[in-house]
Amino acid sequence: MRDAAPQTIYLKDYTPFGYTVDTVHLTFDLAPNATRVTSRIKFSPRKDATDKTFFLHGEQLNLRSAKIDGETVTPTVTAEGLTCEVPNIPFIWECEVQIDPAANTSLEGLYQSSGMYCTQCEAEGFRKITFYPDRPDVMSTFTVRINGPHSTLLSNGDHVASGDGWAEWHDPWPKPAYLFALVAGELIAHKDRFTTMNGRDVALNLYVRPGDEGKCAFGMQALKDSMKWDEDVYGREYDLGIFNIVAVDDFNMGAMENKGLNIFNSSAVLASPETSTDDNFERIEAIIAHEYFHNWTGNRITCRDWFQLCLKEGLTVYRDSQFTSDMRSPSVKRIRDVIDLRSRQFTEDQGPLAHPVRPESFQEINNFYTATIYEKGAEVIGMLRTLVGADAYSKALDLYFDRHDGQACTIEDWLQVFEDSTGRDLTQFKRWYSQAGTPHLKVAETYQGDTYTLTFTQHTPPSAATAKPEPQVIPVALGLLGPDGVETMSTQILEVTKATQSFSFTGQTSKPVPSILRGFSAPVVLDHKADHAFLLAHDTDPFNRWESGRALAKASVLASIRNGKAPDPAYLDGLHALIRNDDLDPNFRALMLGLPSQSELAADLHTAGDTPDPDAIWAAHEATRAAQADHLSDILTPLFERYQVSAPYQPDAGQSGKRALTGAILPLLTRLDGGDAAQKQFDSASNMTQQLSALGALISAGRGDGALAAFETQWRDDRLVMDKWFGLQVIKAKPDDAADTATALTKHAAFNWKNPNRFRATLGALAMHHAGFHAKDGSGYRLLADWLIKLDPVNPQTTARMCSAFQTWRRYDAIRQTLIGTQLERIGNTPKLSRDTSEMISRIRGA
Ligand code: B3K
Ligand code: ZN
Repeated sequence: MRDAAPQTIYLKDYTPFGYTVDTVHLTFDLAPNATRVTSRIKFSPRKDATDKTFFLHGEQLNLRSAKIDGETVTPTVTAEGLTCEVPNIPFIWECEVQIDPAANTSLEGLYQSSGMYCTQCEAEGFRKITFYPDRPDVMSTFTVRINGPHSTLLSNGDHVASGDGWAEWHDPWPKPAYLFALVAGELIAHKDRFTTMNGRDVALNLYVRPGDEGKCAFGMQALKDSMKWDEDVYGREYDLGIFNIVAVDDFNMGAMENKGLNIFNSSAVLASPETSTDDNFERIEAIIAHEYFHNWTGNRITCRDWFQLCLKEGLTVYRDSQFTSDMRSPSVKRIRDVIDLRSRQFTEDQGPLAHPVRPESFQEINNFYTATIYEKGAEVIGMLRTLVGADAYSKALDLYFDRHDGQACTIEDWLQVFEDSTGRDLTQFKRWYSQAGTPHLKVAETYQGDTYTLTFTQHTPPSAATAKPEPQVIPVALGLLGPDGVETMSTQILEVTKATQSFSFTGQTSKPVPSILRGFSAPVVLDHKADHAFLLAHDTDPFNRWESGRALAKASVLASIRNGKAPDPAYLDGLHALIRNDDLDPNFRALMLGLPSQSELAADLHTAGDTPDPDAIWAAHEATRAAQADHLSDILTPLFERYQVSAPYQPDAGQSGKRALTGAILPLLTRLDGGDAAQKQFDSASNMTQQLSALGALISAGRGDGALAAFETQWRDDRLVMDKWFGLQVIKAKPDDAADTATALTKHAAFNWKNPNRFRATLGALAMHHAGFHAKDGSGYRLLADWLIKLDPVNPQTTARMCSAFQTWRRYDAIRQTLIGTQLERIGNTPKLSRDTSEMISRIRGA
C-alpha cells in the first residue's frame, strides 16, 4: 500500500501531546491474516497543553470499534490516524482493530517470520498495530495479554500469568510505544541467570527456532558480560526480573532494544565456531552489548522526539565501543572504528545525504538511522569525554541518570548536564550537533630557538545541509617525538576552537616530530605533511602508527593510480619491519597489511579535484597487493605457520588476532603459490573463519569452483552461512564479472529476495564491489536499480537504505554520472514509490 503523502517534519515545530497516557492494556488475538488488537487506554488532558487535538496515529488498520468511557464513538479516520472529540477530564479509550501480520512484508509493526509472530516498532511501527500517540515523548506502563496457540508468548516486562493458549505480561517501567514488543511462536529457550550488583536475580532467555539451540552460548555469555560491565563502569543495574532475547530471520537491521524483550536479526546473535567468523563473534558481542546498554541510554532515558535520535544512539554506540575496547584490544577497536567511520560517515558527510548529528527536518525518520547519527554521534560523545576528562565524564553521566531517569530528553538536556557538572560552556561544542560536514584541519609548523609552534587551520566544506559552517571545538591529542624516536612530550589535549590557532612548545632542544590527532581524537580530515615513515617506526600511539602506515600506503596507491608509479619501497620496507615484529599484536599487524578501500581512494581523488577511474583504482590496488606479496615473500610462509592456532577454537582477542594475521597473509601467499596454501586450509578448516578466508583466496586465484560447490553442499541448510556464500562470490568477482555473478545468484533457488539478509548479501555485496558496481557499461547500476524497484513495494526500509549505494555518484566521470542519473530517475519515477525510497532518491539527486 502506498504511504501517506510525503510531508516534511521540522524540529522547530515540536509541540507536546495534549494528553498523558496513564495506563495501556492491550489484548492480542493472534491469527495470521486477521489478528484482533483491543486496546484500553487511560488518557488525561494535560492542564498545561496548548494544543488539545486528540490525534492518534494509525496506519493500515481496520477499525472495528471505538469507545470512550464505554460509549461508542465515531472518530474521523485518515490514512495517517484518527481524530475524535474527547472529554476535558480523564477518560478511558477502548478500541478494536484488525490487522494482517501474514501480509506485512515491510517487517515493521506486527509481522510473521518463518511462521512466528514478531514486532518492530521503532521508529513509527506501533501505529501499524493499533491507534496510539506514537511518539517517543508519550510514555506509559503497558499490560499485554496474548491469546494464541503457541508455546512461546512474550511481551515486555515481567511475566504475570499464563495458561493454555494465553499469557499476560506487565511492564512496570513507563515507555514510549516504539519499545513495545510481542513474540509468539514455537521457540526454544536457552536459559541462564544473572545476579545483579544488589543481589537481584534475573532470568535470562535466548529464544531461537528449533535447530539453532547450539548457537546460543556465545550470545548468552556476551549478555552476562554486558550486564556486569554496565554495573562496573556506569553503575547501571538491570531493572526487571527477566531479560529475553529472540532471534528472528527476517529483520531489517541488526537488533532492537525493546524493554526486556530484545529482538535480534539471527545474524546478530546466533554463533558457533563452525558457522561464524571471528568478525561475526565480535559483532554479535557488540550488538548484544549495544541493545542491552539501551536499557538505560534509550529506554529509561529516551528521546523527546526523533530529531534527538543521537541522544540514545550516539551515546549507546560510544558505550558499546568502550565495552569492546575493554573486552578486546582498545587500539584494534579504535582502528576498526575509524576505518568504518571514514568509509561510511565521511562518505555521507561529503555527499548529498550530509546531515547534522541532530537533523532539523525529515520526511521518513527510518532514513535517518545513519552513520552520522550513530557513528559521528558516538565520536561527539568521545570528544566530550576527552575535553572534560574521564572522571568528569563519569560524574556527568551519574547526574544525567539521576536527573533524567524516566524522561524523554533533548540534546539540550544532555549538554546542560555537562555544563552543570563541569562548569564548562558548551555553546560552541554544540555545533557538532547542528552542523553537517567533516572539518578539515590543516597543520603548519615552525621551529625557532627552542620553540616549536603548530598552527591549525580548520575549514568545513559547505553542504546543502549547512551552507556556512562555523569553527568547531576540535580536541587534538598531540605527542612530540625527538629525532631519535624517543617521546619528548607525552600526549596532551589541545583545544582548537578558532578558524586559525597556534600552540607553542618551548624547551625543545631539537625540532620535534609531531604525532597529531592521536587515537583519532576528533572526526576530522587531517591535512599535514607528516614524516610517516618515521612515525610508522617510532610512534608510541598505536593508532597513529597505523595511520602513518595507512598514509604511506595511500600515497603509494594514489601515485600508482595517477602516473602508474611502482609501489613506494619506503612503504614496503616499513611494512616488512612491522609485520615481522613479533612484539606487536598480530591483529594490529593484520590491520597494517590492509589497504585503503577502493571507494576511499576514489573519495580522496575526488577531494583532490581528480575524477576517479574505478578500473584504474582496481588495477593500482591489485598492483600494490602484488608488490606487498613480493616484498614480504621471505616472511609470509614462516609467519603463516607460526601463527596457526592449535588450541581448541575460542573467539577471544588472543586467538582471533592470530587468525586475523594468517587470514591477512593468505591472500598474499595465494599470489605467490597460486592457491596451494589456501586449498590446504580449506580442506582442513574446522572453523568458519579459516574456511571462509580460504574460500575467498581460492576464488580470487581463479580456482574456487570446487570449493564453492563443496561449501554449498556442506552448508545448504544453514541460512546464515549461505548468506556468506552468496556475498563472497560477488565480493571476490573480477570487476567485469561482478554484475553477472550477482545476476546468476539472484536466479539461484536459495535466493529469497524478501529476506533482507539474503538480499543484502547479494545486491549489497555488488554495491560494495567498487569496480564491479561502477562497471563502465552500467550493468552494476542497472541490476541494483532493477532489484530496488522490485523490493520497494515489499520492503521500503531496506530498499531506501540500499539506495545510498548511489550517494557518491557526483564523484565519477560524465558517462557514469549519466548512467547513474538514468537509474535514479527510473527509480524515482516508479509509480507508487514508498515515502522512504522517494525521499532518498530525491535527496541523492539533489532535488
Ligand atoms: N534502535 C534500533 C534501530 C531501529 C531502526 C529503525 N529503523 C537498533 C539500535 O540502534 O539499537
Ligand atoms: Zn541503538
